[in-house]
Amino acid sequence: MATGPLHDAYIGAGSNVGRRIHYLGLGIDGLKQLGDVVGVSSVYETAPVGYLDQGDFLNLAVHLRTSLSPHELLRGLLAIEARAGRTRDVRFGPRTLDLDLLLYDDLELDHPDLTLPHPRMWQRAFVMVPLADLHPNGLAPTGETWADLAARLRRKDEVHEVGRFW
Ligand code: PH2
Ligand code: MG
Ligand code: MG
Repeated sequence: MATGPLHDAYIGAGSNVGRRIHYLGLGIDGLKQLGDVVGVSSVYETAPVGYLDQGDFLNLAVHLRTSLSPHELLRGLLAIEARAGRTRDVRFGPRTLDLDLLLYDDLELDHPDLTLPHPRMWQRAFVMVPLADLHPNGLAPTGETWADLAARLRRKDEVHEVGRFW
């Protein structure tokens, strides 16, 4: 599907309602329609962060190579979430499928619908541990590698590897 220049996007996926692994699978299948899925992290079971009165999540991260613009990609992610029965009730609350655009090349963007890099990603073990699987030597704004940052965040948040899609 390559038309135009290709961009490296990283997407964080999470589910904590119903058959969580099924919804993550729907997410990966949907992403394949938006570009080339060139990497999928391990799957991690993670304690909820932010809004605590909800079930544990399964989280993973995907490296997607795409010719879509950031906003086209965002629209695509929202459409996949909607197909997975996602409703938006409680902010940070339970969801069948959450697909967050974390990084798009080195782009820094501050738009009402989309902030890049994702503003909370560097504080969250449930984001950084999967992301570090894909590209351990990536550099965080702290100067740490993604792998070092993930290891540090992991000491405060509960994140357990439960398996892989392939
Ligand atoms: N997503 C949130 C809020 N809290 N906690 C975990 N463990 N995993 C998530 O994906 C998550 C969360 C908002 O999107
Ligand atoms: Mg999210
Ligand atoms: Mg989201």
